[in-house]
Amino acid sequence: MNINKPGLFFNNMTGALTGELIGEKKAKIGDLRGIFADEVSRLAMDQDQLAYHVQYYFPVAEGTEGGLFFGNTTIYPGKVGNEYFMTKGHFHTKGDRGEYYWCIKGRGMLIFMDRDRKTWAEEMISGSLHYMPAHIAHRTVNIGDEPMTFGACWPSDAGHDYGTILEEGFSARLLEVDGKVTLVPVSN
Ligand code: M6P
Ligand code: ZN
Repeated sequence: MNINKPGLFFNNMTGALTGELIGEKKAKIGDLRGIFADEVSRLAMDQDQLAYHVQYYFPVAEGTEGGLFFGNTTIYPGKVGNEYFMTKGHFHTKGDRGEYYWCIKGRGMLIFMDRDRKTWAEEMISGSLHYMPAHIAHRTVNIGDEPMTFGACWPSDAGHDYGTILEEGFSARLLEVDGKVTLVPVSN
């Protein structure tokens, strides 16, 4: 009978994944057109500046029913205008799929939005665990001065629907207003 050594490691302190089949995705300021409110400020920044990066483990092909994906995201500190660095955010393509996030380090905020465009946020601090129910868009924000890292686990057939967010946005944005982190409704 074989007893195998693990081939995959998750660092509890840093969130880093090491081992076979780890993929990586980087989001630079230049990649985030249409995400932040202040497009003039975004274009004035170094387009190669890294806003966040994702490491992921896909043990099965994307779209496979019944599997689970695992990843981490690190969002760097910074702002575009007065809006904190954040992920693109997405609904799941298969809308009835949920997800877990947990904060590893840094100070963050998780923004949720339902299909009626009702938006709310939850603080992310080291050890906080966040369940995203089905049919809820989710976006994460770094509100601190250090990189913010969180882990994620989601179904392998969930998929990312970025299009809806690009077209309609979230109905609120996390801005620094008078030195305070404020969830500001989007006027339209
Ligand atoms: C988490 C997971 C990933 C997602 C990443 C970045 O790690 O939800 O599926 O890709 O955050 O978020 P986004 O894809 O919205 O930029
Ligand atoms: Zn998701």
